[in-house]
Amino acid sequence: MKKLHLSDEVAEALANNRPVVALESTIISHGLPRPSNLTVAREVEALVRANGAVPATIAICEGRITVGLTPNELQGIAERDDVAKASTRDCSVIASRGGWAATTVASTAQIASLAGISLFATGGLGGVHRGASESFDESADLTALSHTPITVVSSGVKSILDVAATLERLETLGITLLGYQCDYFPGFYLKDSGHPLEYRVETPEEVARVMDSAISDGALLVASPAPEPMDPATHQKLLDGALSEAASQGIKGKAVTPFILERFHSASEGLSLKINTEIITSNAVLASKIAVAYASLARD
Ligand code: PSU
Ligand code: MN
Repeated sequence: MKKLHLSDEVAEALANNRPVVALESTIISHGLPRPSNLTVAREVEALVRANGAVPATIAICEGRITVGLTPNELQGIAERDDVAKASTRDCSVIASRGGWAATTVASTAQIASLAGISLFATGGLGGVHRGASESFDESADLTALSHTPITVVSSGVKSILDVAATLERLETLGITLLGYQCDYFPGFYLKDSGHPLEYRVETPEEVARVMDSAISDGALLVASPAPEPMDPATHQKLLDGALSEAASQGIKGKAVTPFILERFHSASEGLSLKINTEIITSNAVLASKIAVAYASLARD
């Protein structure tokens, strides 16, 4: 197996049981437009530090599977034109060829867990796409999380998906789901997807205690709504437009998510970008607080 490259800061924090938060890189390379993607990536790392944890952005840089990017590597992921989108199955090929890639939720979670990291913050997970009963398009994020012991903070799954079907799959795959100060599963841009949750938690300490009681190797998902979500009517209009453009242009496979996100950002004139950025930053802050609470539990 390919060796992981941990930054000194991340390696030292893990060796000393200090809180570390993994961050994915596909949102930087394929989810947010330039140049705000680099600004957001830097801001997220700074917020993790300000909340007492060490940020570990994960990506493949010149073939090295890297946990904790240098400022130059972070800039490379944000600005280079040859950065692939790498889910689990892509990583080995790109690493063996010496290439550059941004990692998705699936591959970031797996690499972070291999490195010994317990917390991971992202925006929205992949899931079951609309029409999946015909197309079979279901994100590898779901199966990866079914066998990866890590806590993932997100604002639910992307609202472009079939949320009900995704929730069914999360149940089947044995992935524990907690609503953070919410009773309904958040809908990424939307505060509420309309689907009730069974478990609600109020504090980072409560999440840490759930982590401490885990009985399986599956992920724990903490769903936290966007601080200032989109109104449902605007969202529906943007979604209808983006989905019909994707269909008419024949967009398929791993290109679907970046295409639709880009259509949202340009059609909403920056509103979806603002909400997306707030989602990523607030989830990184919450993941840091949980990491701090979990590290102090482990010391008791
Ligand atoms: N959600 C976002 N922006 C993104 C993604 C999700 O708001 O860029 C990315 C994540 O990296 C996620 C991936 O893991 O999309 C899922 O892609 P797919 O549906 O092709 O599995
Ligand atoms: Mn897909």
